[in-house]
Amino acid sequence: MSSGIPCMWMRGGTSKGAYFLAGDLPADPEARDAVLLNLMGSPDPRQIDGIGGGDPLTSKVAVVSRSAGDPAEVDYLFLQVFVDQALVSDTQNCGNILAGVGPFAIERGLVAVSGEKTPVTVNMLNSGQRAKVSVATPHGVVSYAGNARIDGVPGVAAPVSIEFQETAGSSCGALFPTGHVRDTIQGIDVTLIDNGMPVVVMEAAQLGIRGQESPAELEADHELRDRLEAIRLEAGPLMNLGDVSQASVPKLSLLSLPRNGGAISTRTFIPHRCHKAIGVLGAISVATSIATPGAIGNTLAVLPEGDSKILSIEHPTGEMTVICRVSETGINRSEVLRTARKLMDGQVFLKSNL
Ligand code: NQM
Repeated sequence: MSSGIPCMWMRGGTSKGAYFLAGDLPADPEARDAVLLNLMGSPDPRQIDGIGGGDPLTSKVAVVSRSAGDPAEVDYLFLQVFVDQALVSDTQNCGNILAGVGPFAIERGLVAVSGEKTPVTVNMLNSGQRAKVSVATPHGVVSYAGNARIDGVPGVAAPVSIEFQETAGSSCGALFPTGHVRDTIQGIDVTLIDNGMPVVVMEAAQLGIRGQESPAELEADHELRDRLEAIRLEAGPLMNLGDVSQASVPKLSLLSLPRNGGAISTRTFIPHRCHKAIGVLGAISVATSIATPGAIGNTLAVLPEGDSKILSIEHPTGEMTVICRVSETGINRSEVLRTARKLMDGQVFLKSNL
């Protein structure tokens, strides 16, 4: 392979990552992962010799290709490149990086513009599920300018609306993989849930914290982090995920009373660093937990009446609104608003020929 690889560097929601056409990367997963570790600069806490940002939220990759189906459909594989370990994981989806997939697919000519807004159906290869994305294309091209605001990102940009359907059991095979809405691990009440993202949901108070601490304060609490990791390692097999010591799932969300008019307040470990906001599908899993009688957060949350709910999930830098329909089988349709921005388009170079 030549040393320069076509790559678009984009912000998707509150994450940043490298977007590639599948054909520009090695097809063999092991060779592909070696290339991605090299390009991102992992393993190294600062990723100083690569394009990664030294944070799990800025060490992400989207691999996109034309889908065999409809011409407005693309395949998207999300890869989490670990910052300080030589690991690339495909065990999770990423709803934030997903926000850039529609614009990228149109920019690369995989999907044709079809009006002021171009719908793109995205097959999320990590879980075999689909998302419908709407991209602003006002003058026959992708526009990143607009008036949409999302917490965790300064300023405004064009809206990218994302609709998810049937996300339950994305990685764990069932919404509640243990068959219970509530379990106990190491004396802590937990809800083990997967509505697009496997999450261990707990009440912050049970872990002896307020749930309003900053991510930096929580990351400095090594006793808490050790306890969370022990819970996570036990939760993995219970959630049908097997040994999760090398995996980026399940995430851990610590809930407390909402403080700013939302439904619930969260602090989320993904899984070793504390998220500055919350992941998209992580927020949908938390929303499903709080909307389910008996599950963690249901009695703590401030919930609106009715089956159609707008749930504001508070996080360290604001909130994420999840618009959802609640049925007996949980939330099986949800919508979020994100924005994306093209930051750089060019070639990224390998450190040496692999
Ligand atoms: O939950 C972080 C993020 C994510 C994932 C993570 C995400 C999602 O904020 O859909 O977006 O939980 O690792 O990008």
